[in-house]
Amino acid sequence: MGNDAVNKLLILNGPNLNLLGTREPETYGTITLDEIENDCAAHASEQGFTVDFRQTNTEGTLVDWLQEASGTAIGIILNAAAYTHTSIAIHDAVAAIEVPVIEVHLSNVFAREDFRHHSFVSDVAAGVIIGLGAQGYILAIDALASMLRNQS
Ligand code: CA2
Repeated sequence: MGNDAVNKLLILNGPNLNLLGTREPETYGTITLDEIENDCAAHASEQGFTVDFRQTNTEGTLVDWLQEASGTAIGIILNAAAYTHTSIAIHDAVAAIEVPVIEVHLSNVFAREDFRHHSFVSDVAAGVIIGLGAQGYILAIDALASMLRNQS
């Protein structure tokens, strides 16, 4: 693993999360993805980590980024958005890498439609944080920090 990877957390966001803060505030709140990125970067840096924060609307790009994380990041926070509920490719990519993945969802998917109750990510994730809004990303950083400290 290269030196750059030693302190880097990769935070990956899936389709439509770029719309946060512009509509559906009753479900997702008013925070924007840029604000979540800034909060994550600030919180991670207090713990000695850097953050590489990304969003894509494309399933294959998420798969590419997950594969790229081997050797370039020490932990991953993944909100695969709707692909959580549909993507065997993302399941396989998470299963294939050694880097621990924490699955995060802003909304409580279990209080929503049935099709959101199944995740293809959860069974291969190191942990899952659901329904706590943007705070879930911060909690995931703390969880990874604690896991990584215990590993070393
Ligand atoms: O609660 C979450 O974080 C979700 O991953 C968000 C996904 C949804 O498909 C998952 O079931 C749960 C949707 C992200 C779309 O975000 C929007 C934000 C504002 C306006 C419209 C969509």
